[in-house]
Amino acid sequence: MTTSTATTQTAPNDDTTPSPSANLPPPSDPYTSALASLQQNGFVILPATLFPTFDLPTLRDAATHLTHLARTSQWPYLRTLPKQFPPWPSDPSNGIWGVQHLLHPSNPHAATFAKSYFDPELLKYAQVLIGCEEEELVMELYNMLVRPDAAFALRWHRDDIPASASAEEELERLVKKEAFHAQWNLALYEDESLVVVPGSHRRARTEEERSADPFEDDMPGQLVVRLKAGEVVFYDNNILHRGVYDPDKERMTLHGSVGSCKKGAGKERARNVLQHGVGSWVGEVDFRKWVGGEIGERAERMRERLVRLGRESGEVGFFSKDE
Ligand SMILES: O=C(O)CCC(=O)C(=O)O
Repeated sequence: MTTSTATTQTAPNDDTTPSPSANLPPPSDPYTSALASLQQNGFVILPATLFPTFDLPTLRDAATHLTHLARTSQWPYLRTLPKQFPPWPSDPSNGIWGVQHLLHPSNPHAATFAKSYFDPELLKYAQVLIGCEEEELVMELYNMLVRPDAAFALRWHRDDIPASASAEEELERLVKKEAFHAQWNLALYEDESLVVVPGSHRRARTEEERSADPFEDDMPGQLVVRLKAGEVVFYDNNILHRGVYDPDKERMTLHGSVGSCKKGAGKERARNVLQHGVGSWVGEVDFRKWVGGEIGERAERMRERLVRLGRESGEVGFFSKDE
């Protein structure tokens, strides 16, 4: 099994000797390198040093307490075993593998999570990876993936293209180059749960992939994404991927996405986001209470764009209601 990494180069070039190539454009910045990596491989791992404002001890305390509330029926927004896709019930008695709605107004730790979700550096990466203006970013989802209470794995999937899609249907969706959202995992503890097939975000499944067992443990070319605490992986949510979880290893990984309302976005993201139920509470939040200054103002503008998306989309349904 191959393991990560497709990281972005961030070290500055400190060679000051003029060279014949001095009139060439400067080497690409870390944002553009991240974009190139995402486009080529379908994912990119960003080192923790890029995000000095993430307060890992505070985030871990908040995550630990909220997970405790979730496992003990005191937090109803869950991902429960053995269900892979939303909607999930609120009953944790079969075990959980995720905690939903970190920014919900009734979360006692929402302010801590909001500071990481609206982190300007994280959003700058998201903006470049989507290819939109700052004022086109739309708040989407912020959830947490946690150690399941029993052995559990997700089947191979693309988040927004069903396994029943023909090769032509897959290709039609995947060759559309333009991005309308960015999705990431921020690991609060070392995490090696996400498994991807690099490059599969740009092509239809091969015959082998198509006929493989949905829980195949050794898919050709698969790669385990290994994250150290504080690292972020951005990935194309239509890369062929799965989650393989170890019930004995602590996992607290913040799982976020932001969208864009740039031209052409339409309802592209509506179902993906609203099927998680965020529309029922997003109208009640005022991020300025939790995040100060311009970051809070910007968060509010991103929230308002999500409210508008909900208003304009109407009933969106679910990706795979019964799985
Ligand atoms: O556990 C992970 O990191 C992957 C989660 C995933 O594939 C999903 O939520 O669709």
